Amino acid sequence: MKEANLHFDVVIVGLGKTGLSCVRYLNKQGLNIAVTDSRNEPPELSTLINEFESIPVYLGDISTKVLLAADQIILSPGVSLENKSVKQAINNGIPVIGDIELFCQKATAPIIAISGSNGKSTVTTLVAEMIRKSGLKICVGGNLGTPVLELLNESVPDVYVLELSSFQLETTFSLNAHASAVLNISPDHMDRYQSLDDYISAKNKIYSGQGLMVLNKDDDVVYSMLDDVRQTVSFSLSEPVEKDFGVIRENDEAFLCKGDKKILSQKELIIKGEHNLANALAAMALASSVNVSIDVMVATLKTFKGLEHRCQLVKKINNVSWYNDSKATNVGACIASIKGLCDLGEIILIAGGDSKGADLSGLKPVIEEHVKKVLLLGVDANKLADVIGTDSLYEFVSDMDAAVERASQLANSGNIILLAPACASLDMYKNYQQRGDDFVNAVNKLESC
Ligand code: UMA
Ligand code: ADP
Repeated sequence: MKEANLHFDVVIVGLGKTGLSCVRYLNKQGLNIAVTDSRNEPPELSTLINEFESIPVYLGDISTKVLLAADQIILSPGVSLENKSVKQAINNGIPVIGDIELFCQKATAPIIAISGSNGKSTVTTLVAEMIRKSGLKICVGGNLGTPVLELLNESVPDVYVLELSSFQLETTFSLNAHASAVLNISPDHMDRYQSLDDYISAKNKIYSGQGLMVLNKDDDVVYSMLDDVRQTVSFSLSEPVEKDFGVIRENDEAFLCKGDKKILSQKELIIKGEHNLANALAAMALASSVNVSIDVMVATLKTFKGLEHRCQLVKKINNVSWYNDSKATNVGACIASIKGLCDLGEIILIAGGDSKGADLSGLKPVIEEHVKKVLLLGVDANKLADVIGTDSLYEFVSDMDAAVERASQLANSGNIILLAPACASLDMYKNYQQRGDDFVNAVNKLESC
C-alpha cells in the first residue's frame, strides 16, 4: 500500500557511480524519480544536486517509506537484496532490478559477459583488446568501472564487453549474452551471502539465455554449470580436445593451444603465473565467439602487460623484487598470486585488511610451503595470524610504511616481497588502488633513504 501523497515511478537505491548513472538514464525518460542511500554523504551527492536540483534525495537510511512509494526500485550493487527495507518492498510486490537489467532491456548489440571470483578485469580487458584489434567497435564496462548505462550514450558498437559481479547479477533477469563465462569460483563476499551456494547461484545467472557458454574445465563448480543442449567451449590448464582451449606441455615449455594446434608459448606472455595462463585461454575462448583470428589473439597476448595493482613488479632493489597485487582481495587470489611468483624466489608476504567474513584456512598450506614471513596489518590481522598458527611465521605491523620497512629488513638477495592482502582494503583505504599506491609510495621512499 502506498503512503498518501508520496509516489515515485522509480526509486534508486544508492548514490555511488551506479546510482548516478541510473538517475541520468531514467531522468531522460521523464520519470518521477527519488534517490535514497544509507550514507549521509554518498559519493555522488554534489553531482546529483548540481545536475538535478529537483530530484528528492533521502539520506542516512534506506527509507522504507520511500521504497514503498515506488512503482519500481533500482538497486545499486553495493546494497543487498537482504536489506530490511528492500525486503519489505519485495514482499509488497514492488519489482527490484539493477542497472545491468535496465541495460539488457535496451542494448541491441551482442554482449560478451564475464564473471568469476578472480581474473574478471584481466580477462575483460584482454577480450576487449582482442576484439578491438580485430577491427570491431567495442564498448567495455560494468564492474570494471564504467557503469553500463553510460555505454548507451555512445553509438551502438559491434560488441559490448561487460565485467559483471555477483552483486550485479543478482538483480539481472533478461541477460542473454552472445557468450559468457564464470572464470572460477572461490569464496568471496561471505559477509554478503548466507552461504557459498547463494554466491554460486548469483554467478550462474551469467549463463542465462541461449548464448555460448565458456566453461573452466579445471573448476568443478563452474563445470557443473554446463548445459548439454547449449553451445559450449571450455578452457583448461590440461591438454584440450577438438575446439577447446588448453595447454600442451613439452619438456619445460607450456604452449597455449586450440585443440591440438599450438598457438603460443607461455614464455611469450608478459603476464606471469598459471592463473594468467588460464586468463589468456579464457579470453581466447570468449573472443573466438565473435571470430577474432588466432593471429590477432596472439598479437594481443604478446603485448598485454597486465593491469595496475595486479601482480605488478614495482621495482627491484638490491636483487629483491617488490610486487604489488593489492587487487588480491580474497583467499583464491592471494593463493594464485603466491603460486604465480614462488618460482622466482622465497616470498615475504604483506597481507590483511577486511576479510569480508571469509574462511581464510586455505592460505595456511600455501604460506607454509612458499612464504618465509607474513607481515600482517588491518582489522583481520589477528584472524590471519590464527590461521597461520606458527608464531615465527608472522609479525604484526601498524601500517603500510611499517610493513615495507620491516620487509626490507627481513629480505635477502633473491627474495620476493609481495603485497597480496587476501582481504578488502576498506578498513584502511578508500579502495584497493589507494592501498596499492600507498605500497608503491612506501617502496619508492625506501630506495631514496
Ligand atoms: N553503500 C552504502 N549504502 C548505500 C549504498 C551503498 O553503504 O545506500 C555502500 C556499499 O555497501 C558499498 C559502497 O557504498 O560499499 C559502494 O556501493 P555502490 O553500489 O554505490 O557502488 P558504485 O559506486 O555504484 O560502484 C559499483 C561497484 N561497486 C560495488 O559493487 C560495491 C563497482 O565495483 C563498479 O565498478 C561500479 O558499480 C560500476 O559498475 C567495485 C567493486 O568493489 C570495483 N566491486 C566488487 C568487487 O569487485 O569485488 C563487487
Ligand atoms: P577481478 O576483477 O576478478 O578482481 P583481476 O583480473 O582484477 O580480477 O585480478 C585480481 C587478482 O586476482 C590478481 O591480481 C590475482 O592475484 C588474482 N587472479 C587473477 N586471475 C586469476 C585467476 N584466473 N585465478 C585465480 N586468481 C586470479
